[in-house]
Amino acid sequence: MVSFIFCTFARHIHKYSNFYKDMKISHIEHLGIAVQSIEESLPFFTDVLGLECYATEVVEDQKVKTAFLKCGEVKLELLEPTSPESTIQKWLDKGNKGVHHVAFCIEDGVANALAEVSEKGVRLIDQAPRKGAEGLNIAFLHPKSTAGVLTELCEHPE
Ligand code: CMX
Repeated sequence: MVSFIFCTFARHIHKYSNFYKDMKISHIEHLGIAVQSIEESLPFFTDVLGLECYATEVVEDQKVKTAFLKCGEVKLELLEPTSPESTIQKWLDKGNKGVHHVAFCIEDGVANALAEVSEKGVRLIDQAPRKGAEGLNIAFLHPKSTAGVLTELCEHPE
């Protein structure tokens, strides 16, 4: 009886405490696509698929140049390495190409989501949110604990 009461109490704590609050994902914010050259890859997306490239940006700390295309609510982010030290260059050098990561838009804060997934045993790449392309607050989760999909959590700064 005592253990039943304890377990019920523990379940309620787990369910209702902020720490364990289930994060809310509103949509896929973007798909990151690794390319060796934006100039050479872009025509497929613009001239063949008819998507509009509305911005390009260099993200210095990630050593990438990005090009953004809009496809409904979801964006495509082409990622071109700007240095041999770029994680994107290293990934391409291993024979990979194409979809590199999936970015989810978090409604109630990347910091909260990081605490939650970390508590659930997910390996974090970023321990705290940082600034990414387009001024978003972002954090990456390690593909070894996300079913092999490099996962980015992001939010629009308010
Ligand atoms: N998707 C799935 N798995 C991936 C991956 C990816 N994009 N990149 C690496 N991996 C896997 C590798 O295959 C490797 O697996 P194995 O051990 O089975 O071979 C494992 O992860 C470790 O990879 P690694 O090649 O040894 O590379 P590193 O450990 O040096 O780095 C990672 C991997 C994911 C930690 C690193 O790429 C990272 O920190 N990424 C987050 C930041 C980022 O991607 N920035 C670029 C985009 C920036 C932006 O959008 O602005």
